[in-house]
Amino acid sequence: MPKLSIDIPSTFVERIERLAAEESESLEDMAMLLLRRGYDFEVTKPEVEPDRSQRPGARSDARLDWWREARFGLFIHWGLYSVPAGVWNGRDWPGIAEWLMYRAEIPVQEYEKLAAQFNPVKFDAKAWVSLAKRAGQKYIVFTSKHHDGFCLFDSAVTGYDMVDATPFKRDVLKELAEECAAQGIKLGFYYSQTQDWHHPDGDGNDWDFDPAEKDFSGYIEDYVKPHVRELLTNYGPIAIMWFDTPKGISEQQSRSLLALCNELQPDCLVCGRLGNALGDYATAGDNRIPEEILDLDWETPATINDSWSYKVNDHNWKSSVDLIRKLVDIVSKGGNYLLNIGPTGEGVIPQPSVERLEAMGRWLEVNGEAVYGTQPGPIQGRADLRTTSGEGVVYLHVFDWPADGQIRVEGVAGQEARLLAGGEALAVEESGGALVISVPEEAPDAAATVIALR
Ligand code: H79
Repeated sequence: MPKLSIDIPSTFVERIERLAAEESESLEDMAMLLLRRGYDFEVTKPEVEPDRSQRPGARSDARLDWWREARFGLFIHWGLYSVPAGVWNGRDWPGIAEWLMYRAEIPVQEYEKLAAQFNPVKFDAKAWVSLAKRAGQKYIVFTSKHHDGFCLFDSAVTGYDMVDATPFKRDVLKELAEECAAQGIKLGFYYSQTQDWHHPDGDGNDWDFDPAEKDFSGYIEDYVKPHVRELLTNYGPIAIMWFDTPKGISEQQSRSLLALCNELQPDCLVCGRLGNALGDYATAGDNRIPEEILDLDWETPATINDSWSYKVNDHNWKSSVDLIRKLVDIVSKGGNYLLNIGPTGEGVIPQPSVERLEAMGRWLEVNGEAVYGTQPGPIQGRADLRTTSGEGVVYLHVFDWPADGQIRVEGVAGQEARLLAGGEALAVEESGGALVISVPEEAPDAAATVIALR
C-alpha cells in the first residue's frame, strides 16, 4: 500500500473530527475507520510503547535466561486467512493478509466457510521445526488464535477450531509441540486476547456485532481464560504466551491473565503485549527496531516480506543481507529478533522465506558465537558496524568494508583480532587513542564480517 505524506487542510481536519464525533469514540478507532475507508497514513509512536514494556523486576528474573541467550526466534502466522491469502471476491486487498476479514468487513457467517476449505495436506511439523533449527532460531511462536478468532488447537470451549471445523481434523498445535520437544526447541503460543472478530463479545468486529452490546469482561473470563488454560495444560511445557494488541484491556484483566499463566506454568514467559506494562519482556512495535540500547529485555517481531500471514501477491521480500544485518543490529542493542513466516493454506512455507532463513542459518553457523548469549558491545551509533560482547571479547560486525584496508575503533582495548570465519589473525596497532585493524582488501562476508577482538 503506498504511503502518502500530506499537509492536511483544515477543512479535512474538520471532516475528520466530525467523523470521529459521529462514528467513533477514540482517536484510535477513528484511525481504524479512516483506514477502512481507503486512507492510509504513517503513525509516529515510540519503538516500545509504554504499555507493552517490561514488568518491573523481570529485568533480573532468571526465568528469562534462556530467552536472553536465544536472540533469534521463528514466528509462524497460520490460520484460515492463509487460504484466501489476501484475495477476496476476486480483488487483492491491501495490507497484511491476516487482517482480511477486518479490511473487507467479511461477515462471520461468510468467513466461517473458509474452515471447510482449510485442508493443509502438506502440513509437516517436522519440516517446519527443522527449518527453524537450520536457521539458527532457538524458539518458535505459533498463532494458536489470531484476531479472526479461529483456533488452531482442539478447544472444548468452541467448535470454531482446527479439529472440529476443518476437513483436516488434526490438532496441529499438538503435532508442533511434539516435534519441538523431539528436536529440542522451545515453543510459544501467539494468542489474541483482546481482538476476536468471531466472538460476539471480542474486540474488533463492529460490522456483525454492536460494540455497545459487547460484554468484553465476560469474553475474557469465560472464553479467553479457558483457552489459556487449555493451551497451558494440553501441550506440555510452553515457553512463551505471546499476547497481542493490548488495546482496551484493563490492568486487572492483564494481571489476572498473568496470574493464570504463572499458576499453570510458572516458567512460561509472557510477552509485553499482555498490556499494562506487565509482561516478562518488552515487545517493540511490529518491525520496529530501537535507535539505541534499551535497558530492558525486549524483542522485535518482524516480517520477511510485508504480510505476516501468507499473501499470494506480496513479493516484497527483504534480502538475506538486510535480514542478517537486522539481526545483528537488534542483538547489538540487547534485543531479540522474532522473524516470521506465513505458510500457505496447503501448509507449505514460501520458498523465498526458506532461502532467506537458510542463508541466516549459514551465517550463524560461522558467526553464532558473536550473537547467542552476547551483550550489547561498547561501540554504539556507528553506521558502518555494530558491536556485541562476550566474556573478555568484543565482536565487531562490519557492514561497510573499508576501502583503505583499515578499520579504526575507539573506546575498546584489545591486542588480538581474528576473523571469526576461518580464524585468520589480523594486525592490530594503537594509533592516537584508537585501535587500527588491518583487514583484507575484499569483504569476506557481504552481509557482516565478524572480527573478534581480545
Ligand atoms: O500478528 C501480527 C499482526 O496481525 C498484528 N501483530 C503482528 C504480530 C497486528 N495487530 N494489529 N496490528 C498488527 C496493527 C494494525 C494495524 C491496523 Fe490495519 C491499521 C489495523 C487496521 C488499521 C493494517 C491496515 C491492517 C489493516 C489495515
